[in-house]
Amino acid sequence: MAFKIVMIRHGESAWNKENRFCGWFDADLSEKGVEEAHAAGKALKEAGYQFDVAHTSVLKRAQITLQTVLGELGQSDIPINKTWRLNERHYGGLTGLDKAETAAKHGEAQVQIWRRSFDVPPPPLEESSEFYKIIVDDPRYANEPSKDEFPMFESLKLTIARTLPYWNDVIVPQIKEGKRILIAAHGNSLRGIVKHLDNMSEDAIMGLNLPTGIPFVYELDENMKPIKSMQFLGDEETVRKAMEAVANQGKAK
Ligand code: DG2
Repeated sequence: MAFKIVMIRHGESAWNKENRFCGWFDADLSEKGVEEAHAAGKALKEAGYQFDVAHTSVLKRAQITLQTVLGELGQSDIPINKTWRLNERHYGGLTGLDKAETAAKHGEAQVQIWRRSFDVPPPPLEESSEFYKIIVDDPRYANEPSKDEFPMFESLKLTIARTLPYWNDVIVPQIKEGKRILIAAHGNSLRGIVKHLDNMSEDAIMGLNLPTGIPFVYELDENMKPIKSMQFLGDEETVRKAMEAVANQGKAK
């Protein structure tokens, strides 16, 4: 028995475009990001995909991507689960900073560690930050995460620690029931799921950059082991260039 699951990183956000660390800041999609979401929906439609249930984060760049994709599929009415556990990793004190300027200031090697190391977290979001209240007092977090769980920064390791319980407890049972599932989330929350599925080493996951707005498919066996790992619905060259562009966001100009 094989199960297929489709995932997509949201289309380009306004802050991806401006090359700013975004994390839990609730950036809009850019115009290009909206176009990417439409194109993703069309590609899924052309490939014959339909879904029974969708999962997304509580951030609008992922939710709008999801709604746009479902609109293209004529499936706007399927159940959508929204959870902070699929949020982007919390970029802490880097939130709002320009990635290239940060590389010029702290060095590209340090920015690479902050962006891609497995367990080195960014500096914490300080109360003095203009983004502190916007994020911490956001009513969407009134019920969860709890005060104790509420992060002020997250490494990929910490991101995985809060994303995987949702994968294991909510998504896996639905996959096993035969539900056709679409997940619209973020570069690093999805890298966490991919690392888990492909059993990637901490080193190997450092090299993976997910492009915006291009759906990818996993085919899993009944033990949730990939029969076919990450397959993008896009031509290889486009995907390669998009991944390279994401990697280059951390370079000084
Ligand atoms: C980006 C990822 O997250 O940044 O928070 O800046 O997927 O929500 O656009 P997303 C952010 P990098 O880890 O690629 O720098």
